[in-house]
Formats: sequence, C-alpha cells, structure tokens
Amino acid sequence: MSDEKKTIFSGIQPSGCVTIGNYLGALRSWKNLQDDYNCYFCVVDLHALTVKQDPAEMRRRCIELYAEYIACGLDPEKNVMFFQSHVPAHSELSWLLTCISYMGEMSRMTQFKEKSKKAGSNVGLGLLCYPVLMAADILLYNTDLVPVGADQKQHLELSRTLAARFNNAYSDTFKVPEPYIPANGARIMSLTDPTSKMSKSAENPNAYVSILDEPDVIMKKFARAVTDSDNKIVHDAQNKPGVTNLLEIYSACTGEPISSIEDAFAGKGYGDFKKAVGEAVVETTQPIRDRFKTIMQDKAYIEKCYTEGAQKASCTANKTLAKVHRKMGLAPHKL
Ligand code: ATP
Ligand code: LTN
Repeated sequence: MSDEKKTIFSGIQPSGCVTIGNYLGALRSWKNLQDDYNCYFCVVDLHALTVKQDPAEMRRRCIELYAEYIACGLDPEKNVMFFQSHVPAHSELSWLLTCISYMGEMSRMTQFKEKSKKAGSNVGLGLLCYPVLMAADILLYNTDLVPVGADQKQHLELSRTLAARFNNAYSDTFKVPEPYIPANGARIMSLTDPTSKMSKSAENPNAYVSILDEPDVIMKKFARAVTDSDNKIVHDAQNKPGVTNLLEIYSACTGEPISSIEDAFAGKGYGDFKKAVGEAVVETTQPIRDRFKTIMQDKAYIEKCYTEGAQKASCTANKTLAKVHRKMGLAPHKL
C-alpha cells in the first residue's frame, strides 16, 4: 500500500444480487477510483444479518458478492478485498463506539425508520445499531473517502459525528471521512414503484434489475417498468418519476446528457424508449456477466483472495483498535 495515496473504504451487504443501483451508485465509482487510492472493499456480511437470512443462501450470496466485485472490475491484487466477519476488529470497535452513541441519533436514521416499519412489532436491535457498525468499518482504516450512493449520506454523517465525538473525548484518534457520491446514478429508483429506491432485497424481482439478470429478463423488466400515461419522454422528478428514473439509468449507462436523450426521443413512444434503456443496460452489464461466470469456476482463487484480503485488513484494523483500547483506558496489552 502506498503512503502517498489517500484511503477509500466501502462495502455492500450480501442481502441479494448486486443491482444496477448498487453498480451505478457505488461499484462503478470504486472501479474508477482504485488506481488512485489505497482501497478497502468489504463484503459487509454482518450488516446483512440485521434482517433474518437463510444460512445456506447467505453463504452462497457472500461468495457470489465477492465474485461480483471482481467481475465488476475490482482487482484483488491492487485492493484489500475481504469479508467483514473475518476481521473481528469491526465488531469490537462497533461496541466501543456504541458506548459513545445516543439512542436519539440512531432512532432518527431514515433507513432505521423504514426498515423497522417493515419489521413490524419486534424490531431487531441490529437495525438500530447498524450505523455504528458502519462507522466502525470506516474508522478502522483511517479512511479519507467513502464512495456510496445518495441513500448512505445520512449514515456517513453519523460516522463523521462519532469520529469527531471520540476525538473530542479521548484526543485525536480517528480521521473524519468524506462522502463521495457520483453525479449520475447515485439514486436509482424501483421499476415497480419509482418513488422508492431500487433495493436488492425487494420482494418483487421486477422492482430491480440485477447485474446478473440475463438479457431477455432485463428487457422484460424494462418493458414492464411503471411510467405514466402521457407518453412524453421528459425529465420531471415530481410529476414523472418513472420516466425520470429511466432517463437517469440511460444517461448513467451511456454517458449521454439527459437533455440530448430527451431530444433524441422527442415524439417517440414509451415502448421504443424502454427498449433503448433495456439495451443500454444489457450492454453495460454483459462484460460483468461474462467475467462472473469465469470467476465462479475457480472457488479456490476466490478463497485465496479473500483470505489474503482479511490478513491485510487485520493488520491495519488491529493497530487502530489497540490505539482505541489505550485511549479509552483498557488494561495495557501487546496482543
Ligand atoms: P438492501 O436491499 O439489503 O437494503 P441495497 O440494494 O439497498 O440493499 P446496500 O448493500 O445497502 O444495497 O448498498 C450498497 C451500496 O449501493 C451503497 O453504497 C448504496 O448507497 C448503493 N445503493 C444502494 N441502492 C442504490 C440505488 N438504488 N441507487 C444508487 N445507489 C444505491
Ligand atoms: N450501510 C451501507 C453498507 C455499508 C458501508 C459500510 C458502506 C456498511 N459499512 C462502510 C460504506 C462504508 C449500505 O449501503 N447499506
């Protein structure tokens, strides 16, 4: 790892297959930033356990997500790529930060409010503490920059608050991280309800497009995407959220500005437009599907990469954790 380069940390939960939202909002930025930063890319498996998972399916998804990282262009030689649960310092720092966190600030988090509504009467404590674990992930590595989609802005703000609070209470220890949110594709919406975010854990598979969906499935999902009845292809988030979302997906995939897409499709119907969006997504994701199939044939390679990743991550993480122990007054040790 180079001393001159700044540090990036980011992660995705193995709660489903990577969607075009995860790709355009996060993974694509990671790929573009990997040459210029020291990067830690983590499969945040402990975060996924905040909602109930089937163990066999969870195990499969964990390995697949790691392979999807590689298939999306992340290089395990160049970056530190690992599973959160393989570096126990994450859980431990999470506890230490929990002790300086407040109930009020946790229960105000938008994601907590939304997910706890879904959970009904027995809301798991993990959902409430989730952002503290996320802060631990980031702060362990002296992270400068956190590339995420727009939905994570609030959680990142909390990581900054906790870092500053700790530094204030125990003297300068943590770097206060900055968010990196892409200009295009930071908030891709659901295809069945364009007023809510596309999520890989949505119950209805027509709500999301995953990067591993086959071309015919992608085309069908876009053909069915919810729009409206006036047949005009214009960007208007308030009144035309479905069409606006499709325009943003098309623009994020092709790099074309929204206004020139509007011009190109002026006078054309939704059918033609949806077909073009589907084709743009198929083209963007095809190389990823091809690479994924190859990588999944070599499980030993995947295991070697994530084992080495965890070893490298542990070195940095344990140093930070030892410093935190000292600052908080735990008994001295040379572990
Ligand atoms: P879940 O459905 O389990 O909540 P998710 O699909 O929302 O999962 P996360 O694992 O929580 O995805 O997020 C991984 C990364 O992808 C984060 O950086 C997040 O900001 C980004 N991301 C998630 N959904 C979108 C979206 N719809 N548009 C853009 N970025 C997104
Ligand atoms: N909370 C994030 C996932 C996540 C993360 C992180 C992202 C967990 N730890 C650290 C960036 C940095 C989410 O997208 N739901």
